[in-house]
Amino acid sequence: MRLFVAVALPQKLREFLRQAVRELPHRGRVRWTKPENLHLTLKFLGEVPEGSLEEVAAALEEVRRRHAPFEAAVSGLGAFPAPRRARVVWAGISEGAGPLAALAADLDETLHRRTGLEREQREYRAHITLGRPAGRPVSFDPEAISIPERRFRVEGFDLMRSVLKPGGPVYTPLGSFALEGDQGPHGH
Ligand code: 2AM
Repeated sequence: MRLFVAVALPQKLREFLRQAVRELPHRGRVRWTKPENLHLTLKFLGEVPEGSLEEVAAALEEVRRRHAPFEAAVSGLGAFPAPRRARVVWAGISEGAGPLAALAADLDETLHRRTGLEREQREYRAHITLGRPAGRPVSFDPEAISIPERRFRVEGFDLMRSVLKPGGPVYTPLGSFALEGDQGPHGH
């Protein structure tokens, strides 16, 4: 089954983001992410045999114990590889990028060690995918609309299953993992 690990976003934030991009002038057709599907990916596992699920869950359990909850914020628009030829339109992470990258790296390393999953070759860049072109890359001005800063707390991550359907992917959480690492002076 197709798996990834993601931080779930508060419903209000998801609805706000979906609403905000409705106003974005752009060239080309975009498939906007449904609000219920908006998330922040930490690690994409790809196809994993069902027999490996237990070991995947054990790896996530190990990681969650090493990281404390933290504050994050979303703001602004961007694109991969660039707004004038976008293949991914995203909302940026203006706070919490460091701890998110640390989580992503730990997941990558721990899943590799425990399940033999290949390590990610590309550098991790935290983002929330808002849309992808229906065909050719799309073009937009990231300054055309404002996505003011919205803060949220990262309390954990979810193991997600993705089923690709003609109407778009269907994501189902298979398990939730609460962050429980050392939280400073009171964490011992
Ligand atoms: P994205 O956020 O940049 O779209 C489920 O597909 C999630 O895994 C998406 O959030 C997607 O990233 C992420 N992902 C990372 N690498 C992927 C890949 N090679 N194929 C599909 N999804 C990938």
